[in-house]
Amino acid sequence: DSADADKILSYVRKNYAKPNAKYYGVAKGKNVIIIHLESFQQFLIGQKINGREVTPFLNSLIKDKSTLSFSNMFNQVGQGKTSDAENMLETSTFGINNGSLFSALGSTNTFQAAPAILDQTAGYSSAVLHGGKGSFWNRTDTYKNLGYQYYFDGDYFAHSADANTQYGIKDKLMLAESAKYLEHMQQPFYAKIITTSNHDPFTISSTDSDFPDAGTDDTTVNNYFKTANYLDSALKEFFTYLKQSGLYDNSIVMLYGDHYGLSSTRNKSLAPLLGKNAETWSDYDNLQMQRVPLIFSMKGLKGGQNKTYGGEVDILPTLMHLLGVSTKKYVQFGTDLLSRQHSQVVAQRNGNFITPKYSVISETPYVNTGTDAGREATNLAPADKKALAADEKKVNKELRLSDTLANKNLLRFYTPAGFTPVDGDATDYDTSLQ
Ligand code: GP9
Ligand code: MN
Repeated sequence: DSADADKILSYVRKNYAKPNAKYYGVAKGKNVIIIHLESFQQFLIGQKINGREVTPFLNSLIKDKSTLSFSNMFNQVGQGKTSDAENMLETSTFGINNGSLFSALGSTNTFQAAPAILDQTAGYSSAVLHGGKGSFWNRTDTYKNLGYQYYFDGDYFAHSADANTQYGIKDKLMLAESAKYLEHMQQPFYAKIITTSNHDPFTISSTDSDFPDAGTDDTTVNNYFKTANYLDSALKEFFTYLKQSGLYDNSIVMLYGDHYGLSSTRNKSLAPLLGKNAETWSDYDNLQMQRVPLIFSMKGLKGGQNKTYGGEVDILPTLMHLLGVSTKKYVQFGTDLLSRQHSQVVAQRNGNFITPKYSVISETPYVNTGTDAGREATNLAPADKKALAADEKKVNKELRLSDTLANKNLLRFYTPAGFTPVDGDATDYDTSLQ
């Protein structure tokens, strides 16, 4: 075990990317409000159905001069879906190869996670807000081990049956009610709000949505645009609240999509809406659909639409550096997207990977850019061949090391100087804000 731990430590130390001085600490001391956008894919942004924008609010947010957004962010989840995205977000380590890390190991593992780190280095309080059953994905146990102080699950929200979604509460009601908890938390806080309306099978009543039907032969595809549009208007209302309450002025708001909403089997129905040919739609195209949004909004933030390639493991180091908290001593597999040393090789949980130039599927490289996008990359220049072989090695290594770290619970044996590991069994959630 100690040999494994040493290998992991030497890998993450070598992999470390130092912060970008232009961004380091620009959000120091600010509240962090994370909005987890359920099943939300990047292609929705800018998309129109019958001339109507699916996400008018996000489209305008992205154009705002104090919004920093990333358009080449890929989800990296495995079978643990939402919980895998959360795990990567909170720890910058991968989910496990098989099943959900939260479900399998969340009750027992030692973590170096955002809520604990921010509490111990910068005095942050922390909360998760989710309108559903608390124990789903083993969240009740896992969040404790991540160091969360509050867990406002479905029981905290007043709601009637018609306010429910399959996994929680309608986003507009949920976000509106989240406000009272945020207002009462000690500042600075780190709060993650998990939306649920935009979840398969994406049903929504005509009273909640007047968005046009996309008219494809797949009802799930058509519905997806409706619930995504509903989520977008819920976000608009929530931002209005943040600004009116003054909370926006001392917060950084971060939005991210957890994983695909439309599975690859549905993409052929979707293709014509994206201006693509369903006949030639391929695994290459399916992989491109794994992009999810990552958006930071903060008063005075140097904004822009950033094209850097990255994945969900890169979110935490990016956020910590914005907050002016060093990532150096923690075990993280991702790197700050804003760092000049950031690696743009983006692993998928199954070993496929994406770089700015190539998408590698079952070890076959495809060309990303230009008119021949998706063409199998034959006759690679020797330098490219060599680079791809190195990329593949990196991907396999980081996935393998992350698996070992998780499966052997190795963070038990490595405590960074000044960090106190969380003992979830010995703590209870703070219930003072009921
Ligand atoms: C929603 C969730 C559903 O937060 O619990 O999980 P998913 O099916 O998206 O993994
Ligand atoms: Mn999800």
